[in-house]
Amino acid sequence: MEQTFLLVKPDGVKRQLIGNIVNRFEQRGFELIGAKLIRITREQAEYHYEEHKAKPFFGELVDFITSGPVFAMVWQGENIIQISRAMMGKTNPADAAPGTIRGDFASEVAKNVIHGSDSPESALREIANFFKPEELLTSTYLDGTADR
Ligand code: 3AN
Repeated sequence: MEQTFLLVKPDGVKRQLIGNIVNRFEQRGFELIGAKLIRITREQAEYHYEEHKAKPFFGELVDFITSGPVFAMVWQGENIIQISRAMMGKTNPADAAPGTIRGDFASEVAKNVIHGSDSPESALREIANFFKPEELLTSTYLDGTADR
């Protein structure tokens, strides 16, 4: 079973899109195993976007993601990384298909509503940056078999 880290960015929180976004992943059959509304630190943001450190928009990226509360989540399901990337749509909203989260809600690349991990390695790293193990449900609970 695969896990991924999803984050509703400050623009999505401000625009009250948390419920809509959570609903899409629930409808698709994925399980929410951790979530919190937080303000992230600069250190967390810089670590999160480390691969973009050399890019000209790095400062802007860190400023934006720390500019207001974000809704951080861990979701679980088969092929969730690939499927959630498809559900989010392309990074640049101009290329994001209608029906995707960015295609429905975003119009500029810097404010594109949601982040999602792009590989199992980044999912692990990103989850660890934002969640302690005890903040996550340990296994599936929806079928009633699980411990929390
Ligand atoms: P994704 O979030 O789709 O994985 P990445 O990892 O390529 O996309 O980019 C990380 C974030 O950097 C994007 N979500 C977007 O907000 C921002 N970003 C990407 N390209 C640009 C750009 N040209 N100008 C400003 N921000 C950008």
